[in-house]
Amino acid sequence: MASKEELFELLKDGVINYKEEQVKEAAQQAVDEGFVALEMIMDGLAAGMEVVGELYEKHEYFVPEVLMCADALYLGLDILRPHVPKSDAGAVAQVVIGSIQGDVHDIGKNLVKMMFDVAGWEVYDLGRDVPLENFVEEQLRTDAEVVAMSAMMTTTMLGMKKVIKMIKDKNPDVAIMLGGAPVTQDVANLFGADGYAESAGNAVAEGIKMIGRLREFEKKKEG
Ligand code: B12
Repeated sequence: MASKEELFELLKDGVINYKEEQVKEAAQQAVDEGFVALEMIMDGLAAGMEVVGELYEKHEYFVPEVLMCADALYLGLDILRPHVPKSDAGAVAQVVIGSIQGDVHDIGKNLVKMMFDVAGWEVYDLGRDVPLENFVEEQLRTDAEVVAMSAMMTTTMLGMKKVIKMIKDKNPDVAIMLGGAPVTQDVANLFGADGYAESAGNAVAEGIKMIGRLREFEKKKEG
């Protein structure tokens, strides 16, 4: 029987060195032994992907390696994801999510999506490289309280500012949350967003805070 720490390491190492079999076996073992699936995802798979990011930045890894690492991560996620218990609080709120136009990075966005999903939110995932106006259209179609956008590049990040303006012009009561590696709290403020979270782990809490602030504001308007 492997310990929790050993399984974290096997998952992390499996993602970094794109050892698909190792990731699948470790994920299955974690499930069989009843370890907390979400911890395995965050401290094993996602932690491995963070190291992959560093290797890519040091030019030790290039696009093909990174894609193989992502494949290994997704294989592990397929096994672990169904074992993350869903909150039974019912549909807490609705969120439209996507990676902004020009940006094909979606690993982080998919983790954030999963967090909303297990927290019982209704999630409308637009995918990646999402045309700016699609965020506006999907929000209007679904009447979601929250729109969450991910950008991983400084260039694509600018599109988020446009979407915020487009959405707020049509519907000022929507709470907009930003995230992704180049985004900071300052950027989010500058762009006029209502929220920011630096990782998937605190995205849901931030979403709930945003909705809380929004409802307070509406009450004040009414009163
Ligand atoms: C994986 C990767 C790829 C993969 C993407 C696969 C996929 N399906 O996602 C591939 C190989 C396709 C790729 C391609 C490119 N990439 Co790339 N890529 C990366 C890499 C190595 C890791 C990103 C990642 O997945 N991290 C792991 C996840 C778990 O972390 P994360 O994404 O940061 O997400 C977390 C938080 O940011 C947050 N979060 C993310 N989104 C959101 C959203 C919300 C609402 C919230 C609240 C939170 C949140 O929560 C997440 C989980 O905790 C980064 C390097 C890095 N260090 O980030 C470069 C990087 C992002 N890529 C980069 C570049 C330049 C490219 C290319 C243009 C390269 C090229 N010349 O071909 C292309 C084209 C991309 C395009 N048009 O979109 C640059 C961007 C530079 C910049 N600042 O503008 C980076 C930073 C590398 C670098 N230093 O040069 N890439």
